[in-house]
Amino acid sequence: MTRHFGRRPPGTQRALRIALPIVATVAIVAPLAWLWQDSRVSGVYSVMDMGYADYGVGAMSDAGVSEPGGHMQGQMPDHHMAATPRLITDMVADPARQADVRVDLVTRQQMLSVGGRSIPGFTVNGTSPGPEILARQGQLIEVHLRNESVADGVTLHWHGLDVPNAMDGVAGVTQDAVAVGGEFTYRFVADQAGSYWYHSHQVSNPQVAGGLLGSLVVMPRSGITTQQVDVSAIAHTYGGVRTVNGKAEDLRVPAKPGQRVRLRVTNTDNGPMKIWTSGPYRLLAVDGTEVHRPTKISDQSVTLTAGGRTDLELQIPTSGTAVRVQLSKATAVIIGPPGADVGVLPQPAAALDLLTYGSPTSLGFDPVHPTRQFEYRIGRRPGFVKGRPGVWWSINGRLYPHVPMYVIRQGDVVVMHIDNRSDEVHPMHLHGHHEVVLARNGVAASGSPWWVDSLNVLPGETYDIAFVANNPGIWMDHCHNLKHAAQGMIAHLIYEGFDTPYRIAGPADNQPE
Ligand SMILES: [Cu+2]
Repeated sequence: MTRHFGRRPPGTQRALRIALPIVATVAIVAPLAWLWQDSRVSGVYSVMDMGYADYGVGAMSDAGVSEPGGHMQGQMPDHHMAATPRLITDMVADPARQADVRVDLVTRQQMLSVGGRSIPGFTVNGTSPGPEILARQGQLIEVHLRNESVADGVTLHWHGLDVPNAMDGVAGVTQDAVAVGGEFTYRFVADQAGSYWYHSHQVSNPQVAGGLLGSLVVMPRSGITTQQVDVSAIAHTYGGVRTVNGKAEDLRVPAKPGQRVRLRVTNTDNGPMKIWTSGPYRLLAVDGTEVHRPTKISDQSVTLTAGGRTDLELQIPTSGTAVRVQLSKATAVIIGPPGADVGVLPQPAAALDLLTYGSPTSLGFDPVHPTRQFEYRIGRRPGFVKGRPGVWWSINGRLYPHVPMYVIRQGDVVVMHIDNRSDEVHPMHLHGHHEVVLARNGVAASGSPWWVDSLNVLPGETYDIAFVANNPGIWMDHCHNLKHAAQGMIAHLIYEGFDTPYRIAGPADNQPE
């Protein structure tokens, strides 16, 4: 090694004065440039090539050897080389079966009149929300979509219904976005009774906020309901204006004294909403699934997460007055005889806790011995997403698109530990499956099985949820604050051996978020 001592010649000093800042700049800029480049998603890509495969704990390797305690991670299952890759386009309802319910939906981009204001938005069959789709459990629903004028293209996602994968309506994953003048036919059997909704999953952040959505209700197979009045209320905020069923005013529902009412509330916004009532109520259903033995509640609000639904049962007083259901402070549903009213009530201090509400009953599977265990840890850190510097949402410490791809097999009993270490609430939405809450912050659920497809995860909270892998394909598992999703808070669940022919971007310009 050579060392130089003493004064350097003046020429060398000058060279160093110039070179050192350049070297320092390169030392700082080069890694940033690499991170920037690395965060950019190539023009056209498959979700199959996104991130890294996470096989979870307890997974069986291909050799059939269990990996106890080992959190297997690795390359994506090699879909290009797989002997018999199955395309998710095969995952459809029986093509030979006739539809029981047929609906034509036409989407348009247009100005909406909301609360006396003119707001740019979207309509389905000329209105926002679009028409309510009504079916009976077990019926085959066929929806013919035609995009008349939505410039960015559209899709329809059936939020909460566990449809076959090819019908899930996620642009670039399960189909191409439907361009202006284009058409698409959705066919699926409504096997689950309950309250659901549909919305676009192409450029979903502006399109859902702009009102490209509607309600979907599946009545029980038996046709028997114990409520005489059944009504849907879609809560949506258009350009800062809170509405119920598209109107910036209270929704009035006629009902006779003594009648029982099922009110189906859908929160189509990006944040949670509080619901409270003027009288006692029972919480009949969460995200379409009936609560087991719901008890009567007074003086407690209900928290409805973004994308979630809740069914309330209310009884109209025999005194001739009405029942008032506040959907946040701004809007309400007033149910009762014409002219009857109840004044605005203050929000109760207490909130209903679904961890303990109702009575336990069978889950239909054993979550105590899962075959896969995953972690979905939400954080926030500086870096680059889609070539933009910022402080972004991370999943298990990684930024989009380097996020985990959760790999499962049909029949798996999956347990996922959701851990929100960020400073904001995240409404976590899993496509194609219903998950049951096992525990929150380590405290086991002790009430009715709490089945969800949209889960409100507060800052600092953890949830353990479980589901059965019974719907093969490629499914989004993302934040339903669609602004967060557009910022990269998206992961996918993939069944081993499946592949998609669709691409993000590409000729159809698929942009699911
Ligand atoms: Cu979020």
